[in-house]
Amino acid sequence: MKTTLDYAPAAELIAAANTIFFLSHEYTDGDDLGSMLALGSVLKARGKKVEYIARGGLSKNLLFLPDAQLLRDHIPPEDFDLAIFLGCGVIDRIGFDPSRFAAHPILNIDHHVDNHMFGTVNLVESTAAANCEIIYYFIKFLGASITKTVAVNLLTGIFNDTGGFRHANTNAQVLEIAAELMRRGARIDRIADYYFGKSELSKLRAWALALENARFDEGRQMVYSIVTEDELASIGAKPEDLEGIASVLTTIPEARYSMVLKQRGEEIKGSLRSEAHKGVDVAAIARSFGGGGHVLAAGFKLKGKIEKTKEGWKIT
Ligand SMILES: [Mn+2]
Repeated sequence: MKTTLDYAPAAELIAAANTIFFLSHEYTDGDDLGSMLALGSVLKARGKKVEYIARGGLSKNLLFLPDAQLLRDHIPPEDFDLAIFLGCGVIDRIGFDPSRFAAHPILNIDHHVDNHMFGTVNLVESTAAANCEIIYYFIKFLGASITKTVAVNLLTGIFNDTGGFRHANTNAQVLEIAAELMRRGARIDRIADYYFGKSELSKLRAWALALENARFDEGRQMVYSIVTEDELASIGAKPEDLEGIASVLTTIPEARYSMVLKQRGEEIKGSLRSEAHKGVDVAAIARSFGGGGHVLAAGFKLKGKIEKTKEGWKIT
């Protein structure tokens, strides 16, 4: 990550606030949840009142994060002085009506290349491997110590966004941060165990279904899989159980990228993944559907229903 960020204005916003609401995107992930909980624990130690909010709550494999049980899936009615957004390219990504935040200062923290800079202050650095990397430097800037709570949360976020230290964003700087976090009590083996070792049967079934439904589009050199609501329900699985399958599909050498479409309520969620050597910008593809994200991991949402017909799938 290029450390060009000026942390002083963000620190000033925080200094002026007593009650701080942290918000992540819907169905938060290890990076954004880890970022909230790490920075939040530092601010709580300094006497701030903090709330952690993410619509849809969190997946079970993140429950081990220190303070994860404090996450709420609604916006508390109390008033607040500052809202800190994590991983939201646009303010609507919180999945709540954003009008409640219009009259308050916003600190926008993100590493999406296409962030809309909606904050009063924006800590946005697209070369960061994870938001947790930005938070790490911010905590250093604040002069706070890296407690075990901070270390576990930050290392989980980095683990999440580097695909377990396998993706192209795993550079020497990231490994140096990881080493310090391990010295402060975080363990990669424990994090890996929660990520990969706690699969429920419903998840394995959902992955089997997505693999079964996978097809190769010769023209686009894209491997894709489409899963309907009925198919998931018939095996007792939820849309969240498909998290991670797009990264598996993109490892097929012939595929330049992968796309997974799944139903979540009235919306169809599309996940796009690629690998560094394939030279594809999936964020650009996601943007053509009104979404966004990173070069190698992006997504979009469409209104509609996926239906499976004899000829294939159609969206109505
Ligand atoms: Mn992230």
